[in-house]
Amino acid sequence: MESKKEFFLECYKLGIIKFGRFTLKSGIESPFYVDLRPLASDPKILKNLANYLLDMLPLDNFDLICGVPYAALPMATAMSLESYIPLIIKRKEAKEYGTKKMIEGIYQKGQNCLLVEDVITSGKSLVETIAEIEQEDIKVADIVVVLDREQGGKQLLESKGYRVHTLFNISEVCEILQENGDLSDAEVQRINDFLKGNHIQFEEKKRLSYQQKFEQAQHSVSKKLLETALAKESNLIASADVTTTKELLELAEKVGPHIIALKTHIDIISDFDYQNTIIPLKEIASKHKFLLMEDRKFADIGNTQELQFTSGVFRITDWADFVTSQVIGGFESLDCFKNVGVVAIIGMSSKGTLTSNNYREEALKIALSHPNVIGGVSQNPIPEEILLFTPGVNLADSGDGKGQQYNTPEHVFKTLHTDFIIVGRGIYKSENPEQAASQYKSAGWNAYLTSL
Ligand code: S5P
Repeated sequence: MESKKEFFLECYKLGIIKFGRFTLKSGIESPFYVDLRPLASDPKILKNLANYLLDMLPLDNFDLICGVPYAALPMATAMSLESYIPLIIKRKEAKEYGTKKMIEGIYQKGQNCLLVEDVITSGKSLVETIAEIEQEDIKVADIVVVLDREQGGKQLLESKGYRVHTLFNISEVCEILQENGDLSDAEVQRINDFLKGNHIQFEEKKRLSYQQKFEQAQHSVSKKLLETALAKESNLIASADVTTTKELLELAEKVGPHIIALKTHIDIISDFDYQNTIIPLKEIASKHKFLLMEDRKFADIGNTQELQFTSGVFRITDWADFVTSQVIGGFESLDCFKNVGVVAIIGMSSKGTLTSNNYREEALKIALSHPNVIGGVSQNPIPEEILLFTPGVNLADSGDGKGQQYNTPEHVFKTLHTDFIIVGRGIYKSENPEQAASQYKSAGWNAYLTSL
């Protein structure tokens, strides 16, 4: 057989240990994650593993072998095949019918059983398993473990009089990986601190600044938005969900100085008239230097979307700087938005939305590859190549009783690395929309600066 170190590196290639930031079952954050189940899928490795484990043990002591379910079951089976020591199986739950047995297989009371476990952490689950086996009058004195996470498990079992044989422990594994160039010194240091029980600081991933995003932006509308954000020190988009031209224009005039864009649902304006609604709106937008975002959420085939975008009474193509669109119609459905930027709906803020993980992943593939797309609407982080627009923002972070779910500006900048917040009722329903816009502008900008 190859050396133990070479053997470990072979096992490591199967992806049994991952380094990074993981939340364990206990809620604790760990700098590494171990899952040895892939070892059973490589017959040669499993067989070698069985022999490495057997080599460490006083085999004459054992009448039986038992693996702790499930990960250690194939390991125990392989050890049994290599050593001819009979295997018994411990159930995870007692059978609900028939014998109600916890242990399956052929055994006699008083026999000695070797217990096999894949990973030992605190040792608590092993203590429970041993108790269940001992209840059947089977003796356990030795436990063999493939990997010791060195978090007190070995000591706990030894204090109860059991012998614990471990093939690998996490410190030696880290040493091997460090030597091999797979782990940096800083990572090893962090793992050692974690094992000593010290509080460890994970490096927070830094977000890109607006300046950096401006430099990497390809689309003219992305550039314009980022330039406006930097000039006005604002990342606020006010959502003007009002229903008359008068309200729309008044709101635009009041909030104009504080926002980078005004988001419209132009089809809810009951007295819409291109001359009287759009022309003055465009004047206010150019006076206060903000962009117009039509939240049309197109969701049809390309040809229909093109007609909805260019025709009808609204003629969105003539005045909007950017529009929102679902991507449900597929990549080519976005081709028609040539002269504007598209913000793709990736995930929605409403309760029960169908934008599941899977949907969002597929939607992002389209958004990231389509040249007309400048960003996405989402309640989750998205890649930094496109801009993130987050609605559902309110300083009072409760709901609206109609399924809308709110977050605060601090929350969305810190956890989602959002670029622009979209605020509707928080502003237009407020007694003083101008003051509210100014408050959201400061809250958003401060939250952005803090997140850098
Ligand atoms: O997921 C979404 C996407 C959008 S664009 N959730 C949303 O709320 N929106 C829009 O943002 C919505 O159509 C409304 O215009 C605005 C939120 O308004 P508020 O009053 O709840 O802040």
